[in-house]
This record gives sequence, structure tokens and C-alpha cells, in this order.
Amino acid sequence: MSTLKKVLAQKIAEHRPRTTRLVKEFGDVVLGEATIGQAIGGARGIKSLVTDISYLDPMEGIRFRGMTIPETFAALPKVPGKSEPYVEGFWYLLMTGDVPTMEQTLEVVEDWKSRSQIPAYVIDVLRALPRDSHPMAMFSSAILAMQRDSVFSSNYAAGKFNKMTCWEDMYEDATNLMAKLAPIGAYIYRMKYKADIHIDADPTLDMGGNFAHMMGQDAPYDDVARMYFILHSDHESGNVSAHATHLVASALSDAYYAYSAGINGLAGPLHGLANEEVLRWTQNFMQQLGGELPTKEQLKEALWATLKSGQVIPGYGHAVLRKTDPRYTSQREFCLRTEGLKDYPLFKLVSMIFETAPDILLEHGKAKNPWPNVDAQSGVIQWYYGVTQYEFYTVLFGIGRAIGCLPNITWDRALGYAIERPKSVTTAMLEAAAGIK
Ligand code: HAX
Repeated sequence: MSTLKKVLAQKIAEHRPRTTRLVKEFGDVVLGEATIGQAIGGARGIKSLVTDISYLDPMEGIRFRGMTIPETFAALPKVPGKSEPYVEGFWYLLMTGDVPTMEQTLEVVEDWKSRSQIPAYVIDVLRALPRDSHPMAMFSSAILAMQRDSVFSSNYAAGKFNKMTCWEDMYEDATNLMAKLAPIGAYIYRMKYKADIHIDADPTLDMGGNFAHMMGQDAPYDDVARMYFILHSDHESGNVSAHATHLVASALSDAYYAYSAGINGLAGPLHGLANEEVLRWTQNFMQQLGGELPTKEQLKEALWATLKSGQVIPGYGHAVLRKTDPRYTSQREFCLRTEGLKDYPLFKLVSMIFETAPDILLEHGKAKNPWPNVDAQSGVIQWYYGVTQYEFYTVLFGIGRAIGCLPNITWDRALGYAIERPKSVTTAMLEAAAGIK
């Protein structure tokens, strides 16, 4: 058994009594009450999910296993000669709550390599889809197609389900799936946008390095990929992609069914697709100006025109955060310290939007959070490094998001979280509760 799996087994054994005690002895303790606004308004703020993998504070932003983004990046083992940490080490951290040593990290690197081969039938599925299918539809189809290889489902069908040990099958599925996501993403990219000419994996590289290699991207894109995947990994389990994954897995569906569902949620423009929308918006706007940067007045007009036409300003606002997303700040800092990128016109435009949009959103008076989220900045970096096909950006997000969602559902299984089933009420019931006659 790998070190990671052994440590995970021990952590699960230690954690289980806490969950059991809470349910048995304190199950009736009230956490908060739902309002009519929350029932109609997307269950915003209702505390009814549990995860220890990450926590999102409205003012501070994300903490991964208790650590802020800068603390996380500083703590994790770095790829020799590179500036960003191993994605594999981050996976170990999210799974176990422990910062791995270099040795433990390299064990995961090798484990992922041994599981990373894309099955031939997945290539067939991808090639059978119309070439103009959205890359997220392709990505989701590829994940779903691999369900036939689920260890959990085949053991379940063979009558081998055991509530105490079934997390191990989920762990195997989660790791098998995680190891294949980056190669699948790169395959979709090259098939759709690079004349269908593919690059074989380089067995000497880590996940981030290999992804850059298979995409056909030179350094420092490998570090960009590592940073991007880590930053997009998780944001508590309440966001649409993580919640959809958790919800589907709660029916004892396997990791493939569950994460395909998560990817489908991520493909919505109010969620992960916002990074594509940001680029579409900024590119269209710059095109209208003949490639020039706008004046502040022109920018204000364009932002107001978007709002007045009933659309949202993509990359701004958040369901939980009430300040600038630290993931935005991290990427902005990356741009500011990268020669060439800091003076790049698209980055300048994104910075101008950062200076302008919050005031406009405040004046508009609707958005509870006028500040940028992760998606406002991520596309610029991709564009700068030559990945200009912005409809692909959410696939990058989806590779990263799995690093959070898959450990989450492994722990869901380990702690025996129940099938999810919130209660519905009728509109008449709400009217009665409100005292409306
Ligand atoms: N532009 C214009 N209006 C906005 C807005 C924005 N960026 N953000 C919120 N609003 C509006 C909402 O549409 C809502 O209007 P209605 O009352 O007419 O329905 C009102 O302000 C209140 O919304 P809220 O409570 O502030 O925000 P929600 O929790 O309902 O929604 C969203 C959060 C992220 C979906 C929202 O801010 C939004 O649509 N932003 C733009 C799209 C985007 O950037 N999405 C990515 C978010 C981060 C993420 O998940 N990445 O994957």
C-alpha cells in the first residue's frame, strides 16, 4: 500500500469517532435557520455541508487544510529548478491534511504516472464527437466513458460493498481518474486546436511538467500549469462543481459519474465558464477599439452597456467572498513579477477593469460582492503563453478542480456521509410562513 493510502487510512480511523459522536450526541444542535430568501435564493449561506479539505471565509478567502494560499505554496515541496510546487504534493496535502516530504511527494508522482495512460476507448469516444463540440462536453464525456473501469462499481456489483472499507475503492477510482485528467485535457487541446497532432507523455516529468509538454508548451508554462491547477482545486464543497460531485457521489455513484457531473456544473457561465466569458468580453472589447487600450471613460461605458443589456460582468462577484478573491491576487502578482506579462496590453486592460468595475457594480447596486473572482485574471495568463483558445480554459479549471473534489468524495465515503436529500416546500407554504393571506 502506498504511503499516502496508509496515512489516509490512519487519518480516517482517527476521524471517524468525531463524526459518529457529533451525529449521535449532538445531532439536534441548531446550526442556523433557513430563510425564505435562502430557500428561493440557491440555499446561499445555509450550513449543511461538511468538509475539512478547504474552508472559505468571506473576508479572508480560501484556506487549504488550514493554510492560506501563500502558506500552502511556501510549504509544499517544489519541483527542482522550478518556482511552483508539485501538484502531486498538493494532492497528498488535501487528502491527508499533512504537508508531504519530498519523498512522499515523489511517491505520488510515480503512482500517478503508472495510472496516467488514457484508455484507447476514451480516444475513440473523443474522436467520435463532432470536432466542434465544446471542450467541456468532450472532457465530461471522456470522464463518464471511463466509468466502466470503476473499481468501486465493479466491487459493488460483485456484492463486495462494505461501508467501512468502501472508501478504498473510491480512493483507487479517484487516483486513477486524477492521473488521467491532464493527459485527456492535453489530448482534447491538440485534437481540436493543433491539427490533431499529439505529443507522447514524457515519463521523466511530473504532472504539471508533463501537461505543458503534452500541450506543446515551453517553460515556464509548466509552472503556470502547476500554479493554475493548485489555485483552482477547491473552494469548500458548496460551489456548483464540488457540490454536484458530492451530491452524485452521495448516492454511492462512483467517482466517474460524480466528477463528470461536477464538470457539467463547472461548464456553466456563472461558474467555471466565467473564465472563458472574461476573455470573450475583453477580446471583443479590444477588437472594437482596433486593438488599442480603452480610455477610462470608454471602459466605463462598455461595463455599463453590459449591465444594461441584462448581462453580468464576468469574473466579478461571488456567492461567499466579500472581498477580492485571493486566487485573483495570486495570479495578479504572478503577472506583476513576470517580465513581459506585466506590460502586456491584455493584462493592462484586466487591471483597468479591476480599477473600474467594482465602483460601477456598487453604483449598479445589485451584486453583494463587487470584487473580482479567480476567473477575472486566469485567462490573461493563458493567452499570454499562447493558449488563446478560450473555450478550452474551463477544461484547465476542471483538471485543477478535481484535486479538491476527488479527495472530498473519498472522505465522504470514509465518513459514511448520507445520501443528500434536502427538503422542498411549496410556494403556498412559504406564503403561509410569511403570513401572506
Ligand atoms: N455583474 C452583474 N450583476 C451581478 C454580478 C456581476 N458580476 N454579480 C452579481 N450580480 C447580480 C446578480 O445577478 C443578482 O441579480 P438579481 O438580483 O437580478 O438576480 C444580484 O447581483 C445579487 O447577486 P449576489 O448575491 O451578489 O450573487 P450570487 O451569489 O447570486 O451569484 C455569482 C454569485 C458569482 C454567480 C455572480 O456574482 C455572478 O454572476 N458573477 C459573474 C459570473 C462569474 O464571474 N462567475 C464566476 C464566479 C466564481 C466561480 O465560481 N468561478 O468558477
